[in-house]
Amino acid sequence: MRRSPHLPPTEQLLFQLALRDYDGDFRIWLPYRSSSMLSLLRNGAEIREGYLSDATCRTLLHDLEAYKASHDLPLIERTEAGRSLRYRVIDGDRIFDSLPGIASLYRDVLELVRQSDARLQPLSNQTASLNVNFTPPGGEYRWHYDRNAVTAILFLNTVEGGQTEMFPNYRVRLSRGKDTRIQRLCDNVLRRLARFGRPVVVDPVPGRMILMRGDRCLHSVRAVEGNTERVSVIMSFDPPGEVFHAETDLDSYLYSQKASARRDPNYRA
Ligand SMILES: O=C(O)CCC(=O)C(=O)O
Ligand SMILES: [Fe+2]
Repeated sequence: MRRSPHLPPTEQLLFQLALRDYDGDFRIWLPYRSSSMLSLLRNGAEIREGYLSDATCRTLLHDLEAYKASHDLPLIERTEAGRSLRYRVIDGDRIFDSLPGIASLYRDVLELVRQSDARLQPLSNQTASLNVNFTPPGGEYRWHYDRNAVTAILFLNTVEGGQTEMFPNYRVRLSRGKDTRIQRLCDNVLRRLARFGRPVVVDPVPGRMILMRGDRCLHSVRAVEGNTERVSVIMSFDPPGEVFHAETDLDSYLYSQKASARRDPNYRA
């Protein structure tokens, strides 16, 4: 029987149950000497410097500020143990209607990620496929895995705090689906263990882009400090035919102010 070290008996048992239908892709996470050495294919995440120029970032920011000034973007607040979700978001439906510069960026990044996996395509769920996150001072983003295979996070400005923290390739993925209760139990164990590990920490810098295997990389955003709102573009990709059952609840949690019934909306009840 496989044993995972440093776990109390209940969690040992859980791991043994989980590993019975484990799909074989978990690699032990080790600290990297330098985050600039990471590669999406080898390590499950990488950082691209200067994907966009400062001038292009300024143009996109300008369009986004104009959009924000003329549309209501409510603050979404979800209190969680450890790190909460507190942000504003423009979802994909609104972006495809009104922000052609961001939609065109998504098409360009699709070409880039297809170099690592030619099957990748935009997420079929348009609302979730492409987002702009505004994280105000005091805002942050909870620890989570994304629902999709590959995610690109592009920073448009510099702020104090607001670093993205991540543990790439840090998940035991079960073949039954990424939103099952047993998957949630496994993820919770790893999340607790992550407190003892050192995440890869990425400062927001205009034009810097993170590529990650979103559904294998535990990640979050540290609280934004100072007076400037952090702006990032989140682009999501999947191979064809992927199904994510918890979709409706997760969309409501992320994009509306409606109360959330789920214990954790990333998983089925
Ligand atoms: O803005 C970021 O750095 C990450 C946000 C994120 O993880 C998400 O929207 O899923
Ligand atoms: Fe994410």
